Order: sequence, then structure tokens, then C-alpha cells
Amino acid sequence: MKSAKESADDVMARLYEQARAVIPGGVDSPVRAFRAVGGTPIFIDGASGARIRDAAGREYVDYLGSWGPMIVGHCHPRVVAALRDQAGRGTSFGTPTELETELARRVCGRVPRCDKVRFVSSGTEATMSAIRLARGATGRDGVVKVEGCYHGHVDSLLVRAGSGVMTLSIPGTPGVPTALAGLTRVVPFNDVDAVRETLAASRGEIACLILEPIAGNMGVVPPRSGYLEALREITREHGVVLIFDEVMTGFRVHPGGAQTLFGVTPDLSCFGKVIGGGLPVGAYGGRADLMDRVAPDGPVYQAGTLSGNPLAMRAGIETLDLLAAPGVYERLEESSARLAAGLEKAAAAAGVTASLNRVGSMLTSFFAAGPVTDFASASRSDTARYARFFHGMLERGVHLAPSQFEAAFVSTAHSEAEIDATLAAASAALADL
Ligand code: KE4
Repeated sequence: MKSAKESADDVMARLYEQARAVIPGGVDSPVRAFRAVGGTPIFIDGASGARIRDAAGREYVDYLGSWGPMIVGHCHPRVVAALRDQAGRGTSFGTPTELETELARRVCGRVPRCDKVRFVSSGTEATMSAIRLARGATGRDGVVKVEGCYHGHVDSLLVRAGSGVMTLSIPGTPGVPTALAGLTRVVPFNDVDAVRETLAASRGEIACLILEPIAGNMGVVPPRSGYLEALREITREHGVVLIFDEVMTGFRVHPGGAQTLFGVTPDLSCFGKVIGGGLPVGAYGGRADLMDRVAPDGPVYQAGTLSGNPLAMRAGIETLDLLAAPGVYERLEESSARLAAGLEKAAAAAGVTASLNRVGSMLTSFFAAGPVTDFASASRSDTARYARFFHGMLERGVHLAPSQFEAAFVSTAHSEAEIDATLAAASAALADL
């Protein structure tokens, strides 16, 4: 609680010091620590719609959206009502519940060839399980990942990853056995020849290729025209399982995810964020002939005490039902396009070099000349300038991701007035850079 004479900054400093005494870095996930932008992380203690409120009572228009889940805004009345109801019925049983079937039907009903899906408690568990299934199904050990894509803190996938690994410039993969890291090959995003050459050189050794179909963890970087189609063709030629990590893009960029937006169907898909509506949910799914290899029907083992948790299922069901309403994605597109156009106009007016990438309601303004098409071009961004912009926006009541290499997310709760206020703050913050 804030004492009478404590300033807002003093409150944050005190809370951060208390947290650091008992939690590594004072945070439960590295990217929250403001290391890339400097300063003391803000501690949030409430939210509603498009706004969050810190422990000193300051309000912000929020574009972090909990890193993606809050697509219908914070504390949506229908989500809150469902959680209140479920809390009184029981929060966890460790048994099957009809709720899991209800959410699974919604996921499988919207994603092509997603015949079956298994719920877990995080995106990391989803991608970890998907690559284990690919290895079990093919009998191969090798994995190909794409530079700058981030799939959670899975041992095999931390090699040259995006998000916090890129943000903190962590070299190599401390803690991951060399023998395991050696099974992972890395190719640049948007480079078809690199995939073709890597699979040809490792014929019969690669179980899967995993990527974000729209990269979000080096900042937002869309696939070049034909890229995903080519990956689909090459992996099929080599009997390699194609995994789309749609933890961020799933139900965000299109009701059926990026795979429906681009018309390319992977063998397995991973989900998270939006399908939990702010509660811990991940999922992996795909063709029945693959998914039926997962225990107990098959030998590939994966389990979880809180998998399919009733509270999380209720939040996910309500969120996906809200997204199924007519015109939702069209309105998200309109408000996101208006925000993006305004940001580009503000940067040009301030004479600031910036390049904005957007797909639907996920976007990144890179402080770089652009075009930003892969990890190398994203890495040329002026991260010090982004840090100044981040704080300039925070001081003006707008909350962005505390890293250049992340996405900003627009929700259905962002009003025209809030987007206009954001653009006014951006004009002032850019002028001050
Ligand atoms: P989680 O284990 O954090 O639920 O999901 C991992 C993950 C997997 N795949 C993609 C495409 C992801 O974006 C993520 C997690 N995203 C990061 C930020 N972009 C979460 C933020 C954090 O690490 O705290």
C-alpha cells in the first residue's frame, strides 16, 4: 500500500526491492524486468478494458495486454462472471470435465485439420510437447527452428531465440546440454533456400521444423509471400513435421489463426495466450493420426496436474465466444490500422527513422530504416531510442512492451478516444527523442 508521503516512483522502487529479495530479478519472467529499457518495473494491481492501473494509482492505456492474451480487454464482464461462477463450483478436480471438450471443440472447429487438441498450462509446454510428438512420430531427433522465433523456454528451442533471449542478448544456451543444443539447427526467417539446404544436408535426421508463421518475438515480422507455402512443400518432401507455433497469432490475427489467414496448414499447431483469456492455458493439436500417438492412446507421454483447469477453460471459452461475434475482427483491423497509420505519421512528422510492421492487431514500430524482414534486420534497430520512446510513452500514460523485440497488441476494448490519446502521446514522445 502507498504511504501518505511516498511518491509513485518510491512505491515502485519499494515494491521492486521487496520482490528482488525473494524472486530472481524481482520478476517471474525476465522480460518484465525493464532491463532492455532501463528504470524500475511498474507493479500493476488492477485493470479494466484497455487500461491498467499501477500500485501507485497511475493509469495507462495498455498495449502489452499481458503479452497477448487480453484480446477482449481486461476484466471483460462475461469472462469475470464465468470465473466467479466457476470458482464457486470448484477450481480443479484432476478429472476430465466437459469444459475441456467445450474449449477443444471451439479450437478444432476454427483451425483447419486440427482434428484433436491437448490442453497444457503454458505455451512452453505446448511447443515442448509438439516437438516430442514429432520426434516420437518420426523416430528422428533433429529439430529445425527459425532465428528470432521464440517458443518458450524449451531446452531444444532456446537456440538463437527471440523475446527475452534476444532482448537480454543472452549468448548461447547456458544450462542446455551441448548434446541437446546440437540437435537443433537454426535458419533465418523468410529464407526458403536455407531450409531447403538444411533439410537436404540432414536427410532423414530432422523430426520437425517449428516456427511462428508470423514472427512476433523479434518484433512483428510477417512471412514473405510464398514463404509458408514453400516450407509446407519442402517439409512434406522430407517427411518432416511442420509445426506452426501460433501461441501469439492463434485467434489473434484471424479466427482460424495465421494458418487460415495465409492458407497454409501445418501438421501440428501450438496455441496459448488468447485461448486462456488471461488464465494459464496452452495447447497443441493437429491431425488425428499424429495426436493419437499421445498417451494414453499412444506411447508419446505428456501430462499435467492442472491441464484443462476448469477456471482456465471457462475464461478461454468466454473469450473465444466473444471473438466469434460478427464484425469483431473487422473492428480490430480498423482500430489497429488507425493506430499504425497514426504512429507512422507521427514518426515522419518528428523526423524519426522508424519502420512499422503489422498483421491484424499485433504490431511493432522498429527504430530502424526497414524493411524489417528477419532477425538480422530487426537487430539493426536503435534499442536505446526505443527505450527512450518506451519511457516517454509510459510517462504520458501509455504502456508498451518493455523491449523493441516484442509486439504491441490492440484489443476490442481500445476505444477511438484511447487510440487518439495514444497517438497524441506518441507525437510528443517522438518529438522528445
Ligand atoms: P509461455 O510459456 O510464456 O506461455 O509461452 C511461450 C511462447 C511460445 N510461443 C510464442 C510464439 C510466444 O510468444 C511465447 C511467449 N511469448 C512471450 C513474449 N512474446 C511471453 C512473455 C514472457 O516470456 O514473459
